[in-house]
Amino acid sequence: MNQKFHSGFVAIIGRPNVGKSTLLNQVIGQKIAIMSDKPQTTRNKIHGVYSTDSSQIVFLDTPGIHKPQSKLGDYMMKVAEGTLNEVDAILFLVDVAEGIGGGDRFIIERLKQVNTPVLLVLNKIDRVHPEELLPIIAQYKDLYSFAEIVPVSALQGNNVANLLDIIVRYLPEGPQYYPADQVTDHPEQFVCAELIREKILHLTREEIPHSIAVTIEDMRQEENGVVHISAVIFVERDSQKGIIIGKQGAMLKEVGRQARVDIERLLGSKTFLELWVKVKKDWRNQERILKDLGFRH
Ligand code: GDP
Ligand code: MG
Ligand code: K
Repeated sequence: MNQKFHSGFVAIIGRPNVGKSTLLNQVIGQKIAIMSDKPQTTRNKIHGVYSTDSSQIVFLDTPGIHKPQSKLGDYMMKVAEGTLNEVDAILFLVDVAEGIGGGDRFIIERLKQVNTPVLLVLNKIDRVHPEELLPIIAQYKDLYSFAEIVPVSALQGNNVANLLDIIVRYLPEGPQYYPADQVTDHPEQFVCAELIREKILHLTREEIPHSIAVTIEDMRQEENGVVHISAVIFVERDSQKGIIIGKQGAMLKEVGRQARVDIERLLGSKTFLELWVKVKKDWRNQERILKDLGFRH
């Protein structure tokens, strides 16, 4: 029997820390979306591609759909809203253990402006008693007419396979957009930069929030197979530079060591990683610099 092939694009939205990256990683089975306890670590769209013999789902991790606090926030929101009208389905993730917050309501108001079917994903069901689920579902139903409501645990993988089956029902007949073995359409450089950023956010538990940016200045493979990467970490203040460098360079060394382990796994090659820290004052509010850093409108 020759089944028709279904494919399409699915945006993952939800306020910070509801588990968007965790879900994407659970589905794709590889560490491409960056996870962190601190909000807003995923800044660009990450395309994860899930392929079977009869379907292909291209996931967009859409982080910017929340109240903007700076030009970067504004930019993120535009990207997010544009994306939502173009995709075949929207996965709206919420944290069932947290209750409906202002951030969720803000997103629901935005969803009323788009025609794309919205699948409500009740994540973190491992954190609530099953009996608590029905009243939570009723609360969400009062707010919006969701196409589907699917409880999952992205962390443990519960009901994620069922969610994938449901998503495919919303995809039109279409081609295989990406080779079946491709998991992300982002260049390796972007993923490397994000891995470095992730290590900084994890290791510096101080005032190093999302105001940092990492760019890869140079990445090349030498004749002996070693990949040489030179990366610049941009911060807004001298004090932040000091924190990232650490006592006698100890923090920067540890960031580099941990990032290199992940990058070597990603690239499958021995890697030499060179890190620089530069201060660019208030870069978040300078459009030109945003463009330099690779943000596109
Ligand atoms: P994002 O900001 O929406 O991308 O959220 P993350 O994927 O970074 O997850 C935020 C935090 O929630 C991390 O500590 C995850 O381990 C945790 N988390 C995500 N999904 C689940 C889940 O299903 N159950 C539990 N208990 N924790 C989860
Ligand atoms: Mg994320
Ligand atoms: K996060």
